[in-house]
Amino acid sequence: MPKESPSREAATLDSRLKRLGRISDERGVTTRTFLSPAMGRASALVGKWMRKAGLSVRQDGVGNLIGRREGPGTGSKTLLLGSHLDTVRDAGRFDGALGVLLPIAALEIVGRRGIVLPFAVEVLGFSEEEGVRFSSAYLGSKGYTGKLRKSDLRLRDPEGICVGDALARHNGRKTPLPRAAHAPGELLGYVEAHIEQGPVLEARGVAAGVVPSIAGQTRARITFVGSAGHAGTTPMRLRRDALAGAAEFILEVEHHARACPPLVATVGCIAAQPGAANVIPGRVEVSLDVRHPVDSRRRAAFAGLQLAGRQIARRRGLSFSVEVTQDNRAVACSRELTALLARSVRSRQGSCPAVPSGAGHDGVVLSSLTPVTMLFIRCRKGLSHHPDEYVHPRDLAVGLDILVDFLARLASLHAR
Ligand code: HGY
Ligand code: MN
Ligand code: MN
Repeated sequence: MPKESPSREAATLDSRLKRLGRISDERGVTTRTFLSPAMGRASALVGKWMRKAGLSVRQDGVGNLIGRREGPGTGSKTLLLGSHLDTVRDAGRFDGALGVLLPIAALEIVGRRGIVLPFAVEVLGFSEEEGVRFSSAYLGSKGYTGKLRKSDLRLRDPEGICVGDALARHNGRKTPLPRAAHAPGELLGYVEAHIEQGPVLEARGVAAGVVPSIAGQTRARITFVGSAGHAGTTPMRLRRDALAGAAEFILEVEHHARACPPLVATVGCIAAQPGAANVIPGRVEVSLDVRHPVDSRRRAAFAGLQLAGRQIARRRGLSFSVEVTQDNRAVACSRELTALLARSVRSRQGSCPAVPSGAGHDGVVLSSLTPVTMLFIRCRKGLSHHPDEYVHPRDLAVGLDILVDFLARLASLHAR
């Protein structure tokens, strides 16, 4: 842990993260989901901080918050910085939020120090990265990069509302699929600061690192259908219990992933109908999240789990269906931008670990538009997607110093 006390700017950043973390759709926990009332309040608060940093602020048709400072000339290229403002349920206050608030604070320091940036900058607060409401991640950055498809608009949330209708309600009218906010040639790249959400930086005793690659991920909605029945009068041998079938599948998912590291596979959600203690469940829907650094291994694992589910269902007289709601390839970060960022990290803390990301990030989607680089910041015990997620203010100060140094280096590269 760095010894010096956190800077004033880091203390301000920390208090802003606390304040943003209290904006939630659910009392007593931090939960902000796509286009929710809390996301509206969060965007209003972060937009205020963006304006204070001298950025002009707008929201696009997918709910992304965009703070922009023009470059010196009309032909200036733009550097994108940002992350997501939505959260998982009962989340911590750093996942996503850090990557939006840190660049805002860094730009305030750049302004105060009179560092001239010979390019425009945009700070992005994406409206949906976690995929909580519609079981499909990156709807915000897909909208920003023009990658949103008609099939995305048809995705439905647990209330049966589709993305298209949610967007029409948000915008007050139906809008066409958004085009990319920028042409690739207009951009210098995308920089995302994010908590590591893993144990490596803490184990190495440093505050920051860079990210060579971001793992791919497949998400699906899996449905088992049997027949509901009376829990008291239906003999066990005559049952087609959808929940027992799903339970056998869930254990098979765990068993399969344990047998093939570094594969990870998770069933995070389960919904059993009709959901009464004295009724045999007739229909069960579970989520499936499968990840691996190598795309071919991830896809093979997903196919293997589908086959296992089908066999379990057949043995139990259940029907089995799979809806793939997301399939993202693994992404390599930009060597050039990451080498420059690593110089800033080394100049601040001596060494610079390269930490592949098992978590997905908006950089996966932005990589289709422009080179991406990521700055990882240490989080306590690597804990994330949990209310005890924590970054020490001294590590916030290190992250701030690194990003300011990176901007200054990039400025001198492009000043020539
Ligand atoms: O699920 C993830 O990897 C990220 O936190 N959205
Ligand atoms: Mn997350
Ligand atoms: Mn995140």
